[in-house]
Amino acid sequence: MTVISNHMPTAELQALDAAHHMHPFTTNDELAKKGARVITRAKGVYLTDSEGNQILDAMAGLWCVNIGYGRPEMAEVAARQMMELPFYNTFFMTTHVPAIALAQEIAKLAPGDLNHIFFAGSGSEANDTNLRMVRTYWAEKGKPSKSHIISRKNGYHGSTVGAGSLGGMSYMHAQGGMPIPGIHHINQPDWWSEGGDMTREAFGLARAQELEAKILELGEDNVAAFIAEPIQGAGGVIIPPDTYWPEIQRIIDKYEILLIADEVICGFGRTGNWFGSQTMGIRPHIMTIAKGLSSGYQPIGGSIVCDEVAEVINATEFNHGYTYSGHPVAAAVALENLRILQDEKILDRVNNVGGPALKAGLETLRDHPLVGEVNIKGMMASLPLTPHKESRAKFASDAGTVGYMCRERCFANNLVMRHVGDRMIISPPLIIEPEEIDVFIERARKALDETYAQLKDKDMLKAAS
Ligand code: PXG
Repeated sequence: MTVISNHMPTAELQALDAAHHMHPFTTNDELAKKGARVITRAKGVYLTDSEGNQILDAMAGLWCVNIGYGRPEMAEVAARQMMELPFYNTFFMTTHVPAIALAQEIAKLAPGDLNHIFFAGSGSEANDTNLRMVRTYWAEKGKPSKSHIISRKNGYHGSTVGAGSLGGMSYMHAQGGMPIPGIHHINQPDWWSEGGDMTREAFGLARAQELEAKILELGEDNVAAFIAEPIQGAGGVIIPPDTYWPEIQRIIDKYEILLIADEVICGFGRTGNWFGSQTMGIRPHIMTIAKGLSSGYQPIGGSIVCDEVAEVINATEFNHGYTYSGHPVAAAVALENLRILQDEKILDRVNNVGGPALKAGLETLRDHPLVGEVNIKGMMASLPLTPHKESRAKFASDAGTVGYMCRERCFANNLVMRHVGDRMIISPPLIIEPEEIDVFIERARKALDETYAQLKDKDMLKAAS
């Protein structure tokens, strides 16, 4: 077998990558011409690439490396578990200690009566579980017509057929026959982009009331559930107006439908609480988890299910599950991650150190001519870019052109700050130190300045008419 290692020249690794590796959400032909950036190692909040650059990762990988990179305890737990029991399934009347222990720990951390965990390998799989679970729940209760699910435009729930259908990404729906029938998308609470002349509060209320209108349109007897992220992540870190979630909760309480909170990004400390539902004051029946559950050290996800739903599902055979549901190595690693989050009081640090420092740092960027506003909750933030702040104008260029330019300038300055459309997105490891936040802000300002200069040069500071 050819040995491919970190020590090979970058160009050689890139050529091999282009020859055989199909990247997700990528035009692979374009990437092949450019060459993928090869990440070779990581420690704390810094990535190292094959050219020796030290890149500050303000995205925590893909919103997931909450405890930071390179924790030896995580590797030790994985090695120990692999020696003891590398795999066994949880089908056919069997179980194992890592799955038992992790389920118990998650139930302890989850609010209210969210006491039962169905494991999956990822957030997408967990949302596929949720889709089937809520329909099965209503069917078992003698109400099989309650099968329609309401979700939101620009929500993200994953990339499998079920999860991608629940999501509201039109560019995903354009490929491969999605959404599947029975899923309905209402508008998102994105005041910055869609609020027009309304106040934030009035807009938040109006967007929440679309849920009630949709339930009435479909008929309460036909609706199984509403699914949403407490704060939209992949959609652009959209923090809803304060009026939004209380109104949604009022509607959920009024009608007989289930609330699924997709906590894949918001969960495990990202917003300053264990779950974004706590931060936003909502009471879901089911929560989707993944990412921060293991800080990305192992692929694992799941659904946290309330007593009432679990009681109905547990009374029947739910014909659903994955080979890797509750995988022992992934579960042991996730458990160690939860130990670290608790023992090192990382949520307290988000609330008292890292979060305030990140907010203060981002506030210093508010005066930048491109930065429209600063949105932040805990350690999840976005900076919408605009040619004209007062009117919240969009650029005349295609949506995402300016955001992409800024992301490229970030990369050139050894910073990972992603873009969604023309918004810059920030979601660093939760353990980031104030001095590292200073480095982040310095690099971000430089990237913004360079983007501004480029836009000026190309006469692209124009607003869309
Ligand atoms: N729900 C939410 C809220 C997510 O953010 C998923 C479900 C799916 O999880 P898996 O583990 O199946 O990927 C996600 C994933 C991006 C990006 O570009 C975000 C995600 C995945 C890939 C890219 O921001 N979130």
